[in-house]
Amino acid sequence: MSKKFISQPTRTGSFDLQNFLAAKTAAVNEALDRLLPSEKSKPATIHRAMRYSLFAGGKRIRPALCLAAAEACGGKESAALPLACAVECIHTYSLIHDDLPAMDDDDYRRGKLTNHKVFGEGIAVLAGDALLTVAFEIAAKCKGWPRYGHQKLILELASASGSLQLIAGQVADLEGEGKKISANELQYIHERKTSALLCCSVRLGGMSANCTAAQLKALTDFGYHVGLAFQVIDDILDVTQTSDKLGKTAGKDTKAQKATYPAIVGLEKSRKIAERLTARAFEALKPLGRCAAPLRGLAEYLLKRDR
Ligand code: GRG
Repeated sequence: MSKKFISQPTRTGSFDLQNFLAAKTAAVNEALDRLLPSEKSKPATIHRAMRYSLFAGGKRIRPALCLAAAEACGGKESAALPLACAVECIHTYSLIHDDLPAMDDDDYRRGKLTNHKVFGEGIAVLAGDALLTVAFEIAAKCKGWPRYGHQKLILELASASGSLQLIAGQVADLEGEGKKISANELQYIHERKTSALLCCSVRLGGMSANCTAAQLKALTDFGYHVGLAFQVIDDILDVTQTSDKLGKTAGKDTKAQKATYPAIVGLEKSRKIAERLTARAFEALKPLGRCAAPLRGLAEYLLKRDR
Protein backbone atom coordinates (compact mmCIF):
# COMPACT_ATOMS: atom_id res chain seq x y z
CA MET A 1 0.00 0.00 0.00
CA SER A 2 1.22 3.49 -0.79
CA LYS A 3 2.79 5.38 2.11
CA LYS A 4 0.73 8.36 0.92
CA PHE A 5 -2.42 6.71 2.22
CA ILE A 6 -2.14 7.99 5.75
CA SER A 7 0.09 10.92 6.48
CA GLN A 8 -0.09 10.47 10.25
CA PRO A 9 -0.56 7.16 12.03
CA THR A 10 -4.05 6.98 13.45
CA ARG A 11 -4.42 5.10 16.71
CA THR A 12 -7.59 4.32 18.60
CA GLY A 13 -6.51 2.88 21.93
CA SER A 14 -4.02 0.13 21.13
CA PHE A 15 -5.45 -0.37 17.65
CA ASP A 16 -3.02 0.40 14.82
CA LEU A 17 -5.07 1.58 11.86
CA GLN A 18 -2.10 1.89 9.51
CA ASN A 19 -1.27 -1.80 9.89
CA PHE A 20 -4.93 -2.76 9.66
CA LEU A 21 -5.39 -0.86 6.39
CA ALA A 22 -2.17 -2.19 4.87
CA ALA A 23 -3.15 -5.78 5.68
CA LYS A 24 -6.75 -5.42 4.49
CA THR A 25 -5.74 -3.64 1.28
CA ALA A 26 -3.30 -6.44 0.46
CA ALA A 27 -5.96 -9.10 1.14
CA VAL A 28 -8.55 -7.27 -0.97
CA ASN A 29 -6.13 -6.76 -3.87
CA GLU A 30 -5.21 -10.43 -3.84
CA ALA A 31 -8.89 -11.48 -3.73
CA LEU A 32 -9.91 -9.08 -6.50
CA ASP A 33 -7.12 -10.44 -8.67
CA ARG A 34 -8.40 -13.97 -8.06
CA LEU A 35 -12.08 -13.17 -8.54
CA LEU A 36 -11.85 -11.20 -11.79
CA PRO A 37 -11.13 -12.60 -15.25
CA SER A 38 -7.43 -12.24 -16.13
CA GLU A 39 -6.19 -9.53 -18.49
CA LYS A 40 -5.64 -12.19 -21.10
CA SER A 41 -9.24 -13.49 -21.01
CA LYS A 42 -10.95 -12.78 -24.28
CA PRO A 43 -11.92 -10.05 -25.10
CA ALA A 44 -8.72 -8.81 -23.49
CA THR A 45 -9.57 -5.09 -23.91
CA ILE A 46 -12.52 -5.17 -21.53
CA HIS A 47 -10.65 -7.11 -18.87
CA ARG A 48 -7.67 -4.78 -19.15
CA ALA A 49 -10.02 -1.79 -18.79
CA MET A 50 -11.78 -3.27 -15.75
CA ARG A 51 -8.49 -4.06 -14.05
CA TYR A 52 -6.96 -0.70 -15.01
CA SER A 53 -9.44 1.19 -12.83
CA LEU A 54 -9.82 -1.48 -10.18
CA PHE A 55 -6.07 -1.56 -9.48
CA ALA A 56 -5.39 2.15 -10.03
CA GLY A 57 -4.71 2.81 -6.34
CA GLY A 58 -8.09 3.45 -4.70
CA LYS A 59 -8.09 3.81 -0.93
CA ARG A 60 -10.18 0.61 -0.46
CA ILE A 61 -12.30 2.31 2.21
CA ARG A 62 -15.45 0.33 1.47
CA PRO A 63 -13.76 -3.10 1.62
CA ALA A 64 -11.93 -2.07 4.80
CA LEU A 65 -15.25 -1.07 6.36
CA CYS A 66 -16.78 -4.38 5.31
CA LEU A 67 -13.92 -6.39 6.84
CA ALA A 68 -13.89 -4.27 10.01
CA ALA A 69 -17.66 -4.78 10.41
CA ALA A 70 -17.20 -8.55 10.06
CA GLU A 71 -14.55 -8.41 12.79
CA ALA A 72 -16.85 -6.31 15.00
CA CYS A 73 -19.40 -9.15 14.86
CA GLY A 74 -16.89 -11.95 15.46
CA GLY A 75 -16.67 -13.00 11.80
CA LYS A 76 -13.77 -14.23 9.67
CA GLU A 77 -11.93 -12.14 7.08
CA SER A 78 -12.06 -14.98 4.54
CA ALA A 79 -15.88 -15.04 4.73
CA ALA A 80 -16.24 -11.28 4.28
CA LEU A 81 -13.62 -10.85 1.51
CA PRO A 82 -15.82 -11.71 -1.51
CA LEU A 83 -18.48 -9.25 -0.36
CA ALA A 84 -15.82 -6.59 0.30
CA CYS A 85 -14.62 -7.14 -3.30
CA ALA A 86 -18.17 -6.97 -4.69
CA VAL A 87 -18.67 -3.55 -3.13
CA GLU A 88 -15.32 -2.29 -4.46
CA CYS A 89 -16.32 -3.42 -7.97
CA ILE A 90 -19.57 -1.44 -7.73
CA HIS A 91 -17.73 1.59 -6.36
CA THR A 92 -15.16 1.46 -9.19
CA TYR A 93 -17.92 1.12 -11.81
CA SER A 94 -19.59 4.25 -10.39
CA LEU A 95 -16.32 6.20 -10.60
CA ILE A 96 -15.66 5.14 -14.21
CA HIS A 97 -19.16 6.24 -15.23
CA ASP A 98 -19.02 9.39 -13.12
CA ASP A 99 -15.85 10.47 -14.98
CA LEU A 100 -17.37 10.06 -18.46
CA PRO A 101 -17.83 13.18 -20.62
CA ALA A 102 -21.62 12.80 -20.28
CA MET A 103 -21.27 12.98 -16.49
CA ASP A 104 -18.49 14.83 -14.65
CA ASP A 105 -16.10 14.72 -17.62
CA ASP A 106 -12.87 14.15 -15.74
CA ASP A 107 -9.39 13.31 -17.00
CA TYR A 108 -7.84 11.99 -13.78
CA ARG A 109 -8.89 9.49 -11.16
CA ARG A 110 -6.87 7.67 -8.55
CA GLY A 111 -3.83 9.58 -9.80
CA LYS A 112 -4.09 8.16 -13.32
CA LEU A 113 -5.85 9.04 -16.56
CA THR A 114 -9.53 8.14 -16.39
CA ASN A 115 -10.74 4.93 -17.99
CA HIS A 116 -12.27 6.59 -21.08
CA LYS A 117 -9.10 8.63 -21.67
CA VAL A 118 -7.14 5.38 -21.98
CA PHE A 119 -9.65 2.97 -23.51
CA GLY A 120 -12.21 5.28 -25.17
CA GLU A 121 -15.77 6.01 -24.09
CA GLY A 122 -17.36 2.84 -25.42
CA ILE A 123 -15.01 0.50 -23.56
CA ALA A 124 -15.22 2.67 -20.41
CA VAL A 125 -19.02 2.37 -20.37
CA LEU A 126 -18.70 -1.39 -20.83
CA ALA A 127 -15.95 -1.72 -18.20
CA GLY A 128 -18.27 -0.01 -15.71
CA ASP A 129 -21.17 -2.27 -16.74
CA ALA A 130 -18.98 -5.36 -16.41
CA LEU A 131 -17.72 -4.35 -12.95
CA LEU A 132 -21.28 -3.83 -11.78
CA THR A 133 -22.29 -7.22 -13.15
CA VAL A 134 -19.30 -9.11 -11.73
CA ALA A 135 -20.18 -7.76 -8.26
CA PHE A 136 -23.44 -9.71 -8.36
CA GLU A 137 -21.67 -12.78 -9.73
CA ILE A 138 -19.20 -12.67 -6.83
CA ALA A 139 -22.03 -12.30 -4.29
CA ALA A 140 -24.00 -15.12 -5.89
CA LYS A 141 -20.97 -17.42 -5.66
CA CYS A 142 -20.19 -16.73 -2.01
CA LYS A 143 -21.28 -19.13 0.67
CA GLY A 144 -24.29 -17.45 2.31
CA TRP A 145 -25.07 -17.63 6.03
CA PRO A 146 -28.01 -18.99 8.10
CA ARG A 147 -29.52 -15.54 8.71
CA TYR A 148 -28.40 -14.10 5.39
CA GLY A 149 -28.89 -16.24 2.33
CA HIS A 150 -28.04 -15.17 -1.22
CA GLN A 151 -31.34 -13.40 -1.72
CA LYS A 152 -30.61 -11.00 1.17
CA LEU A 153 -27.00 -10.42 0.07
CA ILE A 154 -27.94 -9.66 -3.50
CA LEU A 155 -30.86 -7.50 -2.47
CA GLU A 156 -28.46 -5.53 -0.26
CA LEU A 157 -26.13 -4.79 -3.19
CA ALA A 158 -29.00 -4.09 -5.61
CA SER A 159 -30.80 -1.64 -3.35
CA ALA A 160 -27.63 0.29 -2.49
CA SER A 161 -26.61 0.63 -6.16
CA GLY A 162 -30.04 1.00 -7.79
CA SER A 163 -32.22 3.88 -8.93
CA LEU A 164 -33.46 4.66 -5.42
CA GLN A 165 -29.98 5.03 -3.90
CA LEU A 166 -26.60 5.39 -5.71
CA ILE A 167 -28.13 6.28 -9.06
CA ALA A 168 -30.82 8.46 -7.44
CA GLY A 169 -28.03 10.45 -5.77
CA GLN A 170 -26.19 10.85 -9.04
CA VAL A 171 -29.37 11.98 -10.84
CA ALA A 172 -30.12 14.55 -8.14
CA ASP A 173 -26.48 15.68 -8.28
CA LEU A 174 -26.64 16.15 -12.06
CA GLU A 175 -29.99 17.92 -11.91
CA GLY A 176 -28.83 20.15 -9.05
CA GLU A 177 -25.84 21.57 -10.97
CA GLY A 178 -26.01 25.36 -11.21
CA LYS A 179 -29.12 25.47 -9.00
CA LYS A 180 -29.48 26.76 -5.45
CA ILE A 181 -30.47 23.78 -3.36
CA SER A 182 -31.32 23.52 0.33
CA ALA A 183 -29.28 21.69 3.00
CA ASN A 184 -32.07 19.08 3.10
CA GLU A 185 -31.81 18.43 -0.62
CA LEU A 186 -28.04 18.19 -0.28
CA GLN A 187 -28.45 15.61 2.46
CA TYR A 188 -30.78 13.64 0.15
CA ILE A 189 -27.95 13.55 -2.44
CA HIS A 190 -25.26 12.57 0.07
CA GLU A 191 -27.39 9.81 1.59
CA ARG A 192 -27.80 8.19 -1.80
CA LYS A 193 -24.67 9.06 -3.77
CA THR A 194 -22.26 8.17 -0.98
CA SER A 195 -23.73 6.93 2.28
CA ALA A 196 -25.80 4.10 0.76
CA LEU A 197 -22.76 2.15 -0.52
CA LEU A 198 -20.66 2.76 2.60
CA CYS A 199 -23.58 1.61 4.74
CA CYS A 200 -24.05 -1.42 2.48
CA SER A 201 -20.34 -2.27 2.97
CA VAL A 202 -20.60 -2.45 6.75
CA ARG A 203 -23.95 -4.25 6.65
CA LEU A 204 -22.53 -6.91 4.31
CA GLY A 205 -19.54 -7.33 6.63
CA GLY A 206 -21.95 -7.95 9.51
CA MET A 207 -23.98 -10.37 7.40
CA SER A 208 -20.84 -12.36 6.56
CA ALA A 209 -20.47 -12.87 10.33
CA ASN A 210 -24.10 -14.02 10.55
CA CYS A 211 -24.72 -11.03 12.83
CA THR A 212 -27.80 -10.60 15.01
CA ALA A 213 -30.56 -8.09 14.19
CA ALA A 214 -29.26 -5.82 16.98
CA GLN A 215 -25.71 -5.89 15.55
CA LEU A 216 -27.04 -5.16 12.05
CA LYS A 217 -28.98 -2.18 13.41
CA ALA A 218 -25.84 -0.80 15.09
CA LEU A 219 -23.83 -1.27 11.87
CA THR A 220 -26.54 0.41 9.78
CA ASP A 221 -26.60 3.43 12.07
CA PHE A 222 -22.79 3.59 12.00
CA GLY A 223 -22.58 3.20 8.21
CA TYR A 224 -25.21 5.86 7.56
CA HIS A 225 -23.43 8.51 9.66
CA VAL A 226 -19.91 7.61 8.52
CA GLY A 227 -21.17 7.73 4.92
CA LEU A 228 -22.56 11.23 5.36
CA ALA A 229 -19.39 12.41 7.12
CA PHE A 230 -17.30 10.91 4.29
CA GLN A 231 -19.04 13.05 1.65
CA VAL A 232 -18.85 16.25 3.72
CA ILE A 233 -15.09 15.68 4.05
CA ASP A 234 -14.87 14.86 0.33
CA ASP A 235 -16.50 18.24 -0.42
CA ILE A 236 -14.09 20.00 1.95
CA LEU A 237 -11.07 18.30 0.34
CA ASP A 238 -12.30 19.35 -3.10
CA VAL A 239 -11.78 23.00 -2.13
CA THR A 240 -8.79 22.67 0.19
CA GLN A 241 -6.47 20.14 -1.50
CA THR A 242 -4.55 20.01 -4.76
CA SER A 243 -5.36 17.68 -7.67
CA ASP A 244 -2.00 16.03 -7.09
CA LYS A 245 -2.88 15.16 -3.52
CA LEU A 246 -6.38 13.95 -4.37
CA GLY A 247 -5.41 12.00 -7.48
CA LYS A 248 -8.39 13.62 -9.22
CA THR A 249 -9.18 17.14 -10.39
CA ALA A 250 -9.61 19.40 -7.36
CA GLY A 251 -12.04 22.33 -7.39
CA LYS A 252 -14.46 20.57 -9.73
CA ASP A 253 -17.49 21.11 -7.52
CA THR A 254 -17.09 24.89 -7.56
CA LYS A 255 -16.44 24.90 -11.30
CA ALA A 256 -19.52 22.79 -12.00
CA GLN A 257 -21.52 24.99 -9.59
CA LYS A 258 -22.34 21.94 -7.51
CA ALA A 259 -24.12 22.23 -4.22
CA THR A 260 -21.75 21.19 -1.44
CA TYR A 261 -21.62 21.81 2.31
CA PRO A 262 -18.69 24.27 2.00
CA ALA A 263 -20.68 26.19 -0.66
CA ILE A 264 -23.86 26.29 1.44
CA VAL A 265 -22.60 26.67 5.02
CA GLY A 266 -18.89 27.47 4.64
CA LEU A 267 -15.76 25.48 5.51
CA GLU A 268 -15.76 25.88 9.27
CA LYS A 269 -19.37 24.82 9.73
CA SER A 270 -18.84 21.93 7.30
CA ARG A 271 -16.01 20.62 9.49
CA LYS A 272 -18.28 20.85 12.53
CA ILE A 273 -20.98 18.91 10.66
CA ALA A 274 -18.49 16.17 9.75
CA GLU A 275 -17.33 15.99 13.39
CA ARG A 276 -20.92 15.76 14.62
CA LEU A 277 -21.73 12.97 12.14
CA THR A 278 -18.61 11.05 13.18
CA ALA A 279 -19.60 11.39 16.84
CA ARG A 280 -22.99 9.89 15.95
CA ALA A 281 -21.17 7.04 14.19
CA PHE A 282 -19.05 6.38 17.31
CA GLU A 283 -22.21 6.39 19.42
CA ALA A 284 -23.78 3.76 17.15
CA LEU A 285 -20.87 1.40 17.82
CA LYS A 286 -21.44 1.20 21.57
CA PRO A 287 -23.46 -2.05 21.50
CA LEU A 288 -20.62 -3.75 19.56
CA GLY A 289 -18.05 -3.25 22.32
CA ARG A 290 -14.29 -3.64 21.95
CA CYS A 291 -14.38 -5.68 18.75
CA ALA A 292 -15.48 -2.51 16.98
CA ALA A 293 -12.03 -0.88 17.43
CA PRO A 294 -11.20 -1.16 13.69
CA LEU A 295 -14.52 0.52 12.77
CA ARG A 296 -13.81 3.27 15.28
CA GLY A 297 -10.30 3.72 13.88
CA LEU A 298 -11.64 3.92 10.33
CA ALA A 299 -14.27 6.53 11.23
CA GLU A 300 -11.59 8.63 12.92
CA TYR A 301 -9.27 8.31 9.93
CA LEU A 302 -12.06 9.22 7.48
CA LEU A 303 -12.70 12.42 9.42
CA LYS A 304 -9.00 13.38 9.48
CA ARG A 305 -7.98 12.21 6.03
CA ASP A 306 -6.34 14.58 3.58
CA ARG A 307 -7.03 12.74 0.35
C1 GRG B 1 -25.20 4.57 -14.19
C2 GRG B 1 -24.18 6.06 -16.02
C3 GRG B 1 -24.29 5.66 -14.59
C4 GRG B 1 -23.52 6.29 -13.69
C5 GRG B 1 -23.50 5.98 -12.29
C6 GRG B 1 -23.69 6.36 -9.48
C7 GRG B 1 -22.67 7.08 -10.25
C8 GRG B 1 -22.63 7.00 -11.72
C9 GRG B 1 -21.75 7.85 -9.70
C10 GRG B 1 -21.64 8.12 -8.26
C11 GRG B 1 -20.15 8.14 -7.96
C12 GRG B 1 -19.68 9.15 -6.98
C13 GRG B 1 -18.73 10.17 -7.48
C14 GRG B 1 -20.01 9.08 -5.69
C15 GRG B 1 -19.47 9.93 -4.66
C16 GRG B 1 -18.73 9.10 -3.65
C17 GRG B 1 -17.26 9.43 -3.57
C18 GRG B 1 -16.83 10.61 -2.80
C19 GRG B 1 -16.38 8.65 -4.19
C20 GRG B 1 -14.91 8.70 -4.01
O1 GRG B 1 -14.60 7.65 -3.09
P1 GRG B 1 -13.12 7.38 -2.55
O2 GRG B 1 -12.53 8.66 -2.05
O3 GRG B 1 -12.37 6.96 -3.88
O4 GRG B 1 -13.18 6.26 -1.59
P2 GRG B 1 -11.18 5.90 -4.11
O5 GRG B 1 -10.67 6.23 -5.48
O6 GRG B 1 -10.13 6.11 -3.05
O7 GRG B 1 -11.78 4.54 -4.04
